[in-house]
Amino acid sequence: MTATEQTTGGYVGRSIPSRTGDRFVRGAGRYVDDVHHNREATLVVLRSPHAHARIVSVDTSAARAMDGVYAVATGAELFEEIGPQQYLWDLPGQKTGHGRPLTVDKVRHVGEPVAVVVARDQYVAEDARDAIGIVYEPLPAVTTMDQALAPDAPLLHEEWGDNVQVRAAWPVAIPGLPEPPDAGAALAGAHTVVRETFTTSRILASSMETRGVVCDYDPTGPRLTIHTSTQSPHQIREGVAAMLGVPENRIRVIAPDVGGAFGMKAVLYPEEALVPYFALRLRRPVRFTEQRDEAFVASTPSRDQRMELEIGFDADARIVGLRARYLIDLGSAPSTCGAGTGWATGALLCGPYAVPAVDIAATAVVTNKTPLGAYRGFGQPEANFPVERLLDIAAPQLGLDPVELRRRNLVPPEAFPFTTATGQLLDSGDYPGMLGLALDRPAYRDMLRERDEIRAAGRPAGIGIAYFNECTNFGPSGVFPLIGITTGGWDATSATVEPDGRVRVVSSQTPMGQDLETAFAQLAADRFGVPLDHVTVRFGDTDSSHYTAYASGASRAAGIGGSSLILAADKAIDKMRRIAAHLLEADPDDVEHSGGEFRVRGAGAAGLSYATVAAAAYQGGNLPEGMEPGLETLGAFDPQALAFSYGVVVALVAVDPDTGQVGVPRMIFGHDCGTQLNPRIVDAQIVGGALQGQGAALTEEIVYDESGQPGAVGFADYLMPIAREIPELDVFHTVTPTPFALNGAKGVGESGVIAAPSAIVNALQDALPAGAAPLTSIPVLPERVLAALATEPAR
Ligand code: SMO
Repeated sequence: MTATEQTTGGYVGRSIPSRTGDRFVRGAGRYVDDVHHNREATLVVLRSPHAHARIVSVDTSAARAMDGVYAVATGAELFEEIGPQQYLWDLPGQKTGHGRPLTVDKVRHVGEPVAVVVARDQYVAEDARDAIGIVYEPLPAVTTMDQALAPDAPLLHEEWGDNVQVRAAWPVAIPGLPEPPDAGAALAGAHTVVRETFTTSRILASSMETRGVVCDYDPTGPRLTIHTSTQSPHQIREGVAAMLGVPENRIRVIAPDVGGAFGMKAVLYPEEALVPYFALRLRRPVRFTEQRDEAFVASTPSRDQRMELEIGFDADARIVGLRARYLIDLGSAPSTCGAGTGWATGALLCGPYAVPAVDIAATAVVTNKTPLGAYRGFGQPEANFPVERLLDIAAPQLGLDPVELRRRNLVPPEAFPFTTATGQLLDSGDYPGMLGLALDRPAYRDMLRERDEIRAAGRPAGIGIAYFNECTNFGPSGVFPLIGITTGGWDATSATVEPDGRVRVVSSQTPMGQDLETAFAQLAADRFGVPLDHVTVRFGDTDSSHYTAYASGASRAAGIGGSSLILAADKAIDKMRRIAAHLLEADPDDVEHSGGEFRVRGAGAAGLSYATVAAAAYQGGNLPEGMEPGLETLGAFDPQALAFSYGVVVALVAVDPDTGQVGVPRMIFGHDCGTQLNPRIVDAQIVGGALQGQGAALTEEIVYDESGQPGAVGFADYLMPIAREIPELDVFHTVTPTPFALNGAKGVGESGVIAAPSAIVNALQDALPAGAAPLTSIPVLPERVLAALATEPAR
């Protein structure tokens, strides 16, 4: 036992070592693919090789006849068997399609599920899949947003009448409130207006663990136990129950160790319904393991927006208005949370700046590509890149340096709570203060020196800055229906003080690599006043965790999940106080709780330990009048409002003039997420996110050719940053607790990725000749860098 574990109190805010890290580095994690059942069969999916085609005929007879094949099915055969695909989020006015786990008449993207085989093992299943004969009638593919919007465009969903799934606009007029200010007039009267068109390319959250589903079948009931690699076990249970017509209480969904999710595993996938369907039909366990090449066409990518952005400034360089017109390429999806990411971009486009007037219009279009979904940042990197680039483009025109321009426009600390022109309530912070702190870091002096050294050695180098805030603690329940989310926004935790006085909490959040087990143990140990090793934390199982309205995502675990844990703990403590008072023959109001003991205030006598009180609670014979035995409580927390984390990123880039490759030797990351449960975890979230941002800025992209074939189906064509490309990262924090969570915690999960691409590209622009055209799209690939280096310096 370490010193840490013997003491009580003060765990929150300390970098307690991970409870799970040891298991993972030893290879002892238990992922979906480690879960096996007797007699299990393997399911594989036959996917469309075409981007857009009509299915003329399907011949499965040869596949069915093969030895070891248990079932083969097409979309037409399953149409009456499995209901429409269930989704998390349909925006107001969003056209829904006829999403089915297997398409019926037509394919709309390469990789769309067409048929399935269930067989003895993966090899037999794949051989049988190869034996399925399908005749397609190819249709013209829509592979760009411009094509999708052309008047004569082929329609993906004929009944829609066009290729637009949904539109959104800001400001949103609210009945009874004054008319929002007119951005058009503000821009017309502006001293300086800058405008550019920006693109943020399609990228894929490449989790180490691909998706996977295993379903056990228990004939008594019948009952289904589904292990799936997800961040949303309760939502998966809800969706599967609706699609299969099985009551939820006959389905148990378990998210075991999840090897990365990043929003990509937030929604229900077709295989998550197909696997339990066949388990029921075949009365045996069934498994599915996504292969890596499959992930590139079957798991949801994200971003993929093009924005025309215009910002007007007055003579003092203060923003007077912002106008944006943007398109988001949803791929073929009739409905996923991809459209939600596009909504978030508009709703959060003002970011940390005091923008008095906006005119924003978004159009979400469908094309013949893999459906778009969520990826860490959820629409915010797509908002941050245009704004932060345009500020850097504007600064010289306004005669200011980029730091001063930002300082003038950040929401000042005295303005909180601040409502943005798009209607978002920013809770708290000191935005300009963070800027100053970043530039005072010793690491910033090192950065300047290193930039000069690189330049002196004849290589281009530059420094760039970007500011951001992050919408976290997603909720509250009352707001969700207004934006088309039918579930609530709260979260629940149960707390049990066991008969021996030790504590077990079961959270409805789901860890996916962010070490919630350690952070929540710290929170619980402090609240109960018990040693850390007296607390265990469990997650990810719908049979033991309470229903939660909205799973792990949107950076809501620490603040919302943590607050529900506090409520559960306080209820348990209160019950123990009343039991202790009964045993001590005292008034409960006179009994105080500290250090895991209950004692009568002012009396010198020894207190009653948790073990003593718990033993009485479970024995049951000597409890206060009318009290139920046992010591288990439930806390459910619905936030009053969102919480906004914020921060600044400063990046140094170095360019290889021969190859055009860009390195990021240094980065400074200043961040405020309110109360930090565990700074080690917070920093790890920042580092991981920043690296994903580096990939988005410089190398990662899924391009489609004109026939709709994806250009990346593996890591040979899709380049993520590798270990030796990690910058020297100086992460620092300020702490401004949010008033809207009981523990003051704002989220941190997505902060790392939001502004890192903007800072890197701002730095790259700084490295290029002064006459180079502005960089307006990511990733900035080496050929683009070489072309820019070839431009003549201005003057
Ligand atoms: S992109 Mo996330 O899981 O909110």
